[in-house]
Amino acid sequence: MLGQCKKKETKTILKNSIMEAINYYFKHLYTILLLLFIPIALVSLQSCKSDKKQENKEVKEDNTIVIITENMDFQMPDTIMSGWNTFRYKNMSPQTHFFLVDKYPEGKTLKDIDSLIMPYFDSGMKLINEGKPDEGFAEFGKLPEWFSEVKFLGGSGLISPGYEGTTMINLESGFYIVECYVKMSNGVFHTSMGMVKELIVSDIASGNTELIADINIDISSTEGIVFNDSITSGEHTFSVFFKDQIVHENFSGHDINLVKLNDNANIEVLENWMNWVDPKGLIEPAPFDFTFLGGVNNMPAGNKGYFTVDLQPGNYALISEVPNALSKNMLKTFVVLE
Ligand SMILES: [Cu+2]
Repeated sequence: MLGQCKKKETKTILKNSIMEAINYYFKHLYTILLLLFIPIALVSLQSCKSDKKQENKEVKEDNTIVIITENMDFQMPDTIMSGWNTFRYKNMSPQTHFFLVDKYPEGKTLKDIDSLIMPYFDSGMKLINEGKPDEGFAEFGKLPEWFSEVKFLGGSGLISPGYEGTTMINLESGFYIVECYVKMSNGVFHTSMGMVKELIVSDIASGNTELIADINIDISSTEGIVFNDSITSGEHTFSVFFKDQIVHENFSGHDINLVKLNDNANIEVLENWMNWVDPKGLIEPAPFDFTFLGGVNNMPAGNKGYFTVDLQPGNYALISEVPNALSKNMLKTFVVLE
């Protein structure tokens, strides 16, 4: 009996102990979770910190300014440092684009461009597309006088959808506009669709030094594009020196665009497309059989820009965005060997 009683007592004690343990556990669940959570949180925080540190380090190390286009936009910083800057332009949109940096006369802003510049380009292009070139060009004549003072200071060449281009240019401090004036399939400029952005270049110098090029291109209105076309595959840095600059028949200056040619590429199609005043020129969709890989956009005489590209073996062209590029020696084809 005593034994049975003792057994019962032991059972009760055991039951109570379990209950106490459960109560204790629930009572201190919060503390236990907290104790478990703190080290995990600390580890996560540490890893976040080191990721961020890594990210900052990367940006600082190569000082690259990233520009992304997803939908008729320029996603990029509002302010950059002056001097030499490398721009990595990622075209993540279905259209072909470039970026061009314009210096407007003192005091002119995006508002002036929207109200005094773009309306005439839009109405002029509309008339040209309707087969009324004379009326169209007359619209461009209505542009304010100060428009002739706008300076074009470089940027990338054309870049095909899904590609990215790396361009280095030198900018003094000041107020700039970044634009792309490729046309949508309905003939409307990308500039009028939102591809125009204000950019401030600060007094603080980037401290970047010029790249060292392994392929040097000279471009001028008299000699066209001059370069050594013995090029093997792999990464290359091209320098582009503007020996002179003029206003061509399409009111644009000459520039450099690198294009990869497919096997059946008809070079005449490319040449005709590179003229925005032609209703079929610089319009979406860009001609098939050509992949645009960037370059250096137009700059004043005496300026130099750089672009870096990893070349696969194949057929390529360097072309300026001007009418009749071939006869101006501004369309040069070349072969990249293994
Ligand atoms: Cu564009």
